[in-house]
Amino acid sequence: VCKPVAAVDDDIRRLADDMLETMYDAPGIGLAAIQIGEPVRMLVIDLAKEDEAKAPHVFINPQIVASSDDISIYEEGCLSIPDYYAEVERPETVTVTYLDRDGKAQEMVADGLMATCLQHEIDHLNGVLFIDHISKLKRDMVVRKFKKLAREKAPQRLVGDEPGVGVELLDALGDRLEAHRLAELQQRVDHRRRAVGVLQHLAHERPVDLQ
Ligand code: GNR
Ligand code: NI
Repeated sequence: VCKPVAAVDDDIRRLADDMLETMYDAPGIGLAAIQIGEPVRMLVIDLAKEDEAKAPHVFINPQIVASSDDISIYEEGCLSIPDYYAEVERPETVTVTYLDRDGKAQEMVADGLMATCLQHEIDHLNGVLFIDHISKLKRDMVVRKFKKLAREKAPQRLVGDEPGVGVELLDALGDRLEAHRLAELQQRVDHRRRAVGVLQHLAHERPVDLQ
């Protein structure tokens, strides 16, 4: 879904800064560029707790080059699927190669939350969401809830100063709940405004009752 970054230039660094700002604002511990409408292979992560110093990481063209056989289970959430959490099994340890914000080639051996988050974000670059890793029964329930919410709420909520977007977004949500298609629709909007708009909208969504 997302194209490799051709060169780590000032535009890319600006995008990285916007992504970090959007992630801190959300708040979240990771964000893929596609989540703010930029279909390029980059992501940001900061696992620092609220009372700790910021620890921003920028991963450009990340690639998983090794995965452990050991599996770990984390309860995951996603800014693209507000207020829904589920346990996901993934390799406990991954080795990821990437370019940093200076364009320098790096390799990271990650475990724990960093490994989970890297895999979650790299999935986004490939059009995969964490609900694609849970049972079909649970996934279908989530998708059904969100379709319903989208039908009820999306038009009023999102039309805003972008006439037409609400209706298109409704279609996009109804279609697949996908941040990626949603993002494509919104590329005409400045990405920072879009990011804040989409994330605020998602953040203010009411909790999904899955009982
Ligand atoms: O903020 C986030 N928390 C989180 C928790 C467990 C596993 C993955 C994540 S990533 C998520 C932000 C997000 O949706 N990034 O794409
Ligand atoms: Ni996510």
